[in-house]
Amino acid sequence: EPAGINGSSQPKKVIVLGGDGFCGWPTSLYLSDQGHDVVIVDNLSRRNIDVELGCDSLTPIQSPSVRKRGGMRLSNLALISSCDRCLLLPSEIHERADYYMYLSACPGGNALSSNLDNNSVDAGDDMARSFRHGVNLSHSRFLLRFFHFSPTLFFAVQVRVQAWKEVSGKDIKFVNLDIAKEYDLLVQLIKEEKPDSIVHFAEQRAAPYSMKTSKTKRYTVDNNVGGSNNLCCAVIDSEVDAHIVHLGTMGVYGYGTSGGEIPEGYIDVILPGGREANILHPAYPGSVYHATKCLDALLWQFYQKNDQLRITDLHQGIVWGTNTPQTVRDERLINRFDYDGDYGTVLNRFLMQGAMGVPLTVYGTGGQTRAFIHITDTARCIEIAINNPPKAGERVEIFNQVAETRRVRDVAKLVADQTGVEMNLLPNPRQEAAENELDVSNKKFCSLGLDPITLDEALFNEVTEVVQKYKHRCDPTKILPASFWNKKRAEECASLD
Ligand code: NAD
Ligand code: USQ
Repeated sequence: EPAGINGSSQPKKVIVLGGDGFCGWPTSLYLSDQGHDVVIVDNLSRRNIDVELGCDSLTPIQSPSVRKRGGMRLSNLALISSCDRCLLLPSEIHERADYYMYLSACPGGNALSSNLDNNSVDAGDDMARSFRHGVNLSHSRFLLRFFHFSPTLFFAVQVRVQAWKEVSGKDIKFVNLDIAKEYDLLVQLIKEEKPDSIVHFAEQRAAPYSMKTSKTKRYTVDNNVGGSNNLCCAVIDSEVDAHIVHLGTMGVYGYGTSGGEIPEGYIDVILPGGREANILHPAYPGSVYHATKCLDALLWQFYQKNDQLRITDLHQGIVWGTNTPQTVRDERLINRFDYDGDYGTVLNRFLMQGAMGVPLTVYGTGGQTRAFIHITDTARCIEIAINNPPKAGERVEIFNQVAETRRVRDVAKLVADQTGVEMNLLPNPRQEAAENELDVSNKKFCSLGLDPITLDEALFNEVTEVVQKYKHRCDPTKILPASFWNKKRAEECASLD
């Protein structure tokens, strides 16, 4: 009997790759709340992309517990250690530093503690644990790593994890690791933690960002496909029989291109010669990002067949909402809320624009039909998936992780009616069908106990309250689209500037 949402399955050890992100953070808290033992892995690249784009989450996810003195730039941080080999920074940086961080022992030692200015932060144990996987690193690599990922960001994550411990009494471990680049550390982590399940959110997930420049196209492919391939190899090399649960996307199917209801992953076909077969639904990506999810799907299929890995691929629709019953328990647990033209997804953008009183940015005719799911259901679906792994030797399990489908202009109308703002039909920065139908099966999750949350005014109000509270943090210059699918689209949109 499969275990549903409240199934009786035993608590599991779960590694959540990408657990600092929009979906990963609330999912980690939900799994921890349900009694699972959670280890978050994240390289904080999403927070670094915010810095690169000059954007920030509308919600204040980054506030570390340390007192800020007039705003800190990364270069204004000096690192001082009792260990001579760590004193690598030029003295002029020390002199200009706003913040000083003292490492009272080497990375491999037990008592790594930090001290910022006079404002002591007792992050000792957590930091030591987080860098446990760095024991084989040389000191200089340790330092580079530290600077690359920014201590501010690191503290922010520690604050989140510490806040969860305070409100729930439960531990979540945080490991700063790049799954696409730090293969040996990934294998070591899996060997040490021996997880039952590994939930894989750790990819560059914005279609517009993936289409911005050749640099972001290449980064998206390298990071996403490299990370997924590393994960399969690492599970094999570690000899741990972990169930991989990957977050895929509805976009692998194209949107309604096959006509009729989109099944869950596989379709029946008649091959040339008349033989019947049930094969992966043809891939029809609409961006470089969506293409990486199609490439991922082939990797899952191959490693399942070749190495009998147990894999579930969740083809998720557009996630909306921000908070969940877990993240509202403390301000420090707040989830991120992206509103900018690259990372903000359509419904959250419209809700933010409605609350700000600016016209809704409907691309083209708004005739695009897409699938939607609330963030609370994302977390529930992940638990259902980890409670219902495929058996060894079974083909990749595929679920459509969606609650409903809606047309973009209908979603815009709901928000416009509620807020009184107008719809602004903008030239579409994307290369996509102007109008499409979309009918998606979600029978598997429903049969396992999911009662999906659908678009609803009360939930709109909840998001609107969050937006109202933090709208002073919004940079209005980041609202219009900033990535274009090709030169023609860029030219058509030039009038937007
Ligand atoms: P996000 O960018 O907020 O979170 C992804 C996290 O992964 C970030 O914290 C990032 O720092 C981390 N990460 C990226 N590359 C990494 C690497 N190489 N090593 C370690 N960590 C890395 O994105 P999200 O909205 O939470 O999406 C999570 C997953 O769900 C993605 O795979 C995305 O494709 C999928 N998904 C998201 C949506 C949505 O609407 N947000 C919808 C469908 C599917
Ligand atoms: N759109 C607008 N106005 C906006 C923003 C978007 O009209 O201001 C339109 C887009 O043109 C598109 C649709 O709304 O037709 C959806 O755009 P989106 O940015 O909300 O979603 P998308 O780019 O498809 O990507 C998001 C997530 C991605 C996930 C995907 C699921 O960022 O990680 O994989 O949703 S799905 O769309 O089902 O493939």
